[in-house]
Amino acid sequence: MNQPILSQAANEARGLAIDAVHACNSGHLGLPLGTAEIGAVLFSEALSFDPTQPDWLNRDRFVLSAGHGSMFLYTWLHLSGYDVSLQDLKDFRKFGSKTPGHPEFGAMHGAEPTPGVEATTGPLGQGVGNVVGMAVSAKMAAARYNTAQHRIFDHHIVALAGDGCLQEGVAAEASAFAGHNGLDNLILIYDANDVTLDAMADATQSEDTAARYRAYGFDVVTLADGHDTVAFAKAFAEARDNDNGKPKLIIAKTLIGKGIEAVAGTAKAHGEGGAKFAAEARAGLGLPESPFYVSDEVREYFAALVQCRVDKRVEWQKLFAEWQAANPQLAAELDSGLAPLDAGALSEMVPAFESGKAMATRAAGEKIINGLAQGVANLISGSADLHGSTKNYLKDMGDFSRENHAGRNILFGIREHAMGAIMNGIAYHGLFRASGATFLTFSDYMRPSVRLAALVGLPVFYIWTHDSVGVGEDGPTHQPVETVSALRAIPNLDVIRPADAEETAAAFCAALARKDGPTALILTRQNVPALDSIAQSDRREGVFKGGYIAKRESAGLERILIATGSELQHALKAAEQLGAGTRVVSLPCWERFERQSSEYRESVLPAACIRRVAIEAGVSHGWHRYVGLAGKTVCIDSFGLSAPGDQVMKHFGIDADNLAKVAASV
Ligand SMILES: Cc1ncc(C[n+]2csc(CCOP(=O)(O)OP(=O)(O)O)c2C)c(N)n1
Repeated sequence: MNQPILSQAANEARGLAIDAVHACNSGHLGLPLGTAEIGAVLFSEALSFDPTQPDWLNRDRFVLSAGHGSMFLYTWLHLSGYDVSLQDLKDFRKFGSKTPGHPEFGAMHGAEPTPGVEATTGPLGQGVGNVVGMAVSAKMAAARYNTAQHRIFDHHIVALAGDGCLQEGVAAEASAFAGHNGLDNLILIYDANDVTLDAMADATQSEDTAARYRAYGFDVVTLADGHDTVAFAKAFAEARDNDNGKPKLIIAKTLIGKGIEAVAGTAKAHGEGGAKFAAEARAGLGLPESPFYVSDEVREYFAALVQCRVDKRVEWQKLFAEWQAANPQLAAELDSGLAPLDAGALSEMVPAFESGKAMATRAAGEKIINGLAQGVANLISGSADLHGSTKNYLKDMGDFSRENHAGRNILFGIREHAMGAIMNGIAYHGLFRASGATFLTFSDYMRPSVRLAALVGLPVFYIWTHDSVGVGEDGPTHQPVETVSALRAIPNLDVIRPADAEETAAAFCAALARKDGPTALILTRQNVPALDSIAQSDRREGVFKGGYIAKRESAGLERILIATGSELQHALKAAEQLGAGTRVVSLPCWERFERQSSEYRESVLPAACIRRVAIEAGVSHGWHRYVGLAGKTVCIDSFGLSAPGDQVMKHFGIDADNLAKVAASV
């Protein structure tokens, strides 16, 4: 190891962070300064990656879970040769820059993506969940694709997390899952600087983190001096090379804000405040007065590493080509996993459901996902200890466990939030299509991860069953009323509430084919009738479009009934009572419907017809978008109650008779 150059690089990285934060007068300085030596080791000899090919399949993944310290990541991406220029560092936090306030994965709002950023982080703790998901995916890839002759997947997943990340519950859930499942390809680096935002960390924490992580099943090592490059490099190499079935935690004691004496070691090191000491700090670090300085020696050192990295990747590509030639079937499977899917083609893989047969949409889901999993090899399906109820268990496809990392069912345990963050990690990793399930009412427990999936545009899908007061006897705690409406408020989340088995088939296919964002499948516990009066193809195609005419008026159009999910049956019945001028629209997915042409939307919901009623067993919030001010809703604007589901529905007027009565009054 070239220790002097790494120390010099660490100090120059400090200078870059100070200058960038100083230039925009915002951002967090403490972490980039406190972990500069860790960065120097990681981005020189520790991590395996090729900056000229940032999406190399077998690269190590590094996630800055403590996303507020984003200048740490940008600086090291710049120094190690990624396409992140000095100008990009100067543009820190500016409109459209590659260096936004927190690391952002992929292209946001048309800005260029930042190469080397593996996950969007900032909400503390999420990154820890994400790396556990990446470690799941990497283990699964190794188990499914490595052969005795060719070890094509052997990369590691590394995260840098602070006190904040480890205080968050999602990190605890995810870490327990990682330990239980033997994810020894995971290395968590804990920047233990004893400081959080408001105060010294001892104001809010006194647990023994090493003991806690040992109890989770991690190997834990504590470095008394996290600025010692040799000690950190050694600890990292030992963690990386030890395939002992245990994830690793490296606790590095560091000094937050190191380099700016006025704030180092205190919560004041956090914000941009320290940047006002830029000139003194630069002098103290032995840097010249000119800002954004990088010495020739540091540039040359990292430039020389790039060639080694390219050679290593090219070497791997040879191995990969040999593997492809020797294992054409596996290679085709891996390829197909990376290829986009088509909803229509998927739909053909799901046979028509028997007509006349009532069935819960969750039960239809069980048949559908098992059918799709036969044809889509990279589809995996998890549940938060509710596979028996959410009905998304993949039969004969094994459980993911420390003994079987190829298993396609993930038993998340009662850890909904981690499930969401882990699913995101699997999606970031890019090889498998993750679905995860729980009761709809508990989707709130995973909402921060769902929001991030939507923000980033990750193709995951949620199977959320027990979708309304139809749950019945479990009572109001288990009866989601505001949940569907609240989910619709998340931009870029498709929320599909199908009405029967056929609509459910299309909903799964739409979710699986979606490439640019997550989909929520909202399914019933109770049986719903097969809506055979609507052609099977209309039900499937209609879901792809988000909304469609389920029953066309047979006389001049007088009114429109709009329904989703289990209430579509009531709308169809009410239409019979209301007479020939009534149209019924099934609107299982608002978001997909809004993506249709204005002509199509007008053909389904003609603006001229203002006599409209919407029925949905949930809050009315949002429905006036479709029924207008003249329209009415048959909804539930209170919490539910404990009784058999059909009685609860009747109590709230969620039936055809009440709908017909309300519709007659508009
Ligand atoms: C979920 C979440 N809550 C709150 C914040 C706001 N926040 C940003 S940094 C921070 C303190 C983090 O402390 P620590 O992880 O120790 O980071 P360090 O002090 O070492 O920079 C807080 C509360 C956040 N980003 N995410």
